Amino acid sequence: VHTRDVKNESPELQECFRFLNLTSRSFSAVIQELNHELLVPIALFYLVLRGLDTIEDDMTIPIEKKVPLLRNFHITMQQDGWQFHESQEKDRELLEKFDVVVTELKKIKEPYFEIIKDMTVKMGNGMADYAENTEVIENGVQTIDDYELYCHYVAGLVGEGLTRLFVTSELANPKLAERPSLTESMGQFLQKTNIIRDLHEDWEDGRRWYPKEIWSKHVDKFEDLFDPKQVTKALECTSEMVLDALKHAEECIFYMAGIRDQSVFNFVAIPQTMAIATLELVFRNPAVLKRNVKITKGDACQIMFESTQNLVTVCDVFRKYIKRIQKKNDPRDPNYLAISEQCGKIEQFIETLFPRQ
Ligand code: PS7
Ligand code: MN
Ligand code: MN
Ligand code: MN
Ligand code: MN
Ligand code: MN
Repeated sequence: VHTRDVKNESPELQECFRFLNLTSRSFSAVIQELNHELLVPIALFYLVLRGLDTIEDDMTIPIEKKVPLLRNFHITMQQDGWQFHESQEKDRELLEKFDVVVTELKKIKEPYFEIIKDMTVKMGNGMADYAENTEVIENGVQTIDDYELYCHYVAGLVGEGLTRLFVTSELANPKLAERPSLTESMGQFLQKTNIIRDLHEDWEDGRRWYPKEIWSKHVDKFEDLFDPKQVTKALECTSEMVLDALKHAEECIFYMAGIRDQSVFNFVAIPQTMAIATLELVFRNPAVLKRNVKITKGDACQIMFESTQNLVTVCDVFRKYIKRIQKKNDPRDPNYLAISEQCGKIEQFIETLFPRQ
């Protein structure tokens, strides 16, 4: 049941929805079923950030050009007719016709626009800092703190912007806005999962997001993660990355308890359950070191169904994948005990929320 009102949409807005379908595999459907009040603002928020990310990801744009594009994106997104024709990325068509996004952004309610602009300023500058840093230091992200700051810029801020939109439109408990660490966890959990899964693809593109503080405990050089002779070490490294992501799970579940509107609940829950399923898929999976792995269509359908009921069914999904992680956990892995404990903590947390007789 889509809440779009196509007959009353301008040609520019229809074009925006075409871009949304082109650029997002996972978000397009859930955005289009959002409560009418937030449907267009969140679709445009998505396209603005997708535009920014397309510039960030494009390794054919020289750094001295990329940095000002990122830092000034909140200005260009307000310039009538703005288009960008120098990207080689898959989603370049969005930037080539970005003027339709500019046009539609001017029509949304001002408080919504201000939230989107504020997040764009902060994300663009954060991405630029990391693009410059990667340029200077060949080794990329060093500490776990660096890694979390990057995830804050590209996902924690999305969570903050979305939460402000939900609270402003009264579709979420206003108390959520006073719990920034819950919101941050929602973004960190998604972004860290994405980074763990995209290890090989990102490396091929010249990007490395795994922090040295973690990988250096397992291999001497980052490239060694892809050396077939060191698979065991590489898997132990990804285990530690999964453990680090799992520390956000409880706060994510707590956040979802604060959502009042069913369409917003579905919108926030589906990516989270997809993420826990993806973490289980990548955990101790050597394929991650060779290519991009994806959960099957069948699993994705099942997860979508269970994520659009209520928090109890969402917790069932979390429990199911936590159990599978426990099963795959290997006593020879240096993080065996820590992983086992963290899984136990998540199960215990769910049990306390929803005791089963
Ligand atoms: C505004 C819906 C719900 C409180 C484009 C949603 C890349 C993982 O790196 O293409 O290309 O492989 O799979 C989404 C918190 C952000 C974080 C972030 C905007 C949830 C640009 C999304 C999404 C916060 C920066 C997936 C984090 O992209 O990755 C809207 C609450 C965009 C959310 C990036 C990544 C999203 C991501 P890649 P994907
Ligand atoms: Mn990116
Ligand atoms: Mn990207
Ligand atoms: Mn790319
Ligand atoms: Mn990625
Ligand atoms: Mn990707």
